[in-house]
Amino acid sequence: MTQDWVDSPPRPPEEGKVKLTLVVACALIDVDNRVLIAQRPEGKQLAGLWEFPGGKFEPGERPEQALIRELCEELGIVTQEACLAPLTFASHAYESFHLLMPLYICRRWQGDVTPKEGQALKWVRANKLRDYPMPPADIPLIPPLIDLLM
Ligand code: 9L3
Ligand code: MG
Repeated sequence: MTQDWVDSPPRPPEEGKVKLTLVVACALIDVDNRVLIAQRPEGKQLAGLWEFPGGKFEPGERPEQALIRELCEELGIVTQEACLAPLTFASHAYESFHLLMPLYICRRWQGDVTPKEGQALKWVRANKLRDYPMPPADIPLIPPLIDLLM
C-alpha cells in the first residue's frame, strides 16, 4: 500500500482554527400562519438581509433560555419554554466562523411584537419567504417551514 502522505498526513484545512458561533433563531407564527422576519439593521454584520429573529448564546445558556432572552430584547415579547418547539437546524461555514443555529417555532407569546432595535419587521407566508434576501444560513430553513405551514 502506498502512503505518499506519510510525512504530511491529510488533515482538515483549518484544524484547530475554526471559530464556532452558536446562535438560536425563531420562526414566530401568527394566527394567520404567517412567519415573522426581521431586517438586520445598518451597522450589523449582514445588514439589510432578512432573518429569523434570534442571536448568540450567552455562556451557560440552553437554546430555549437564549431564545427567550433574545425575543424579549429584540421584539419585546415574553414567551416560555413550553411554547418553543425545535423544528430544524442550520449549519453554515462563513469565511471566518462556522455557525450552528437551531430553529424553533413559537405560536404563543405575551406582548405586542415591537422592533426594539430599530429593525424592520414583516409577517410573511412561508411560500413567500424566498422573495426576501436572507443570510445564507437562513435559506435552508425555508423548506421545513413551507412543509409545516403550507
Ligand atoms: N445570524 C444568521 N441568521 C439568523 C440570526 C439570528 C443570526 N437568523 C448570524 C448573523 C451573525 C450571527 O449569526 O453573523 C450572530 O447574530 P446576531 O447576534 O448578530 O443577531
Ligand atoms: Mg440578533
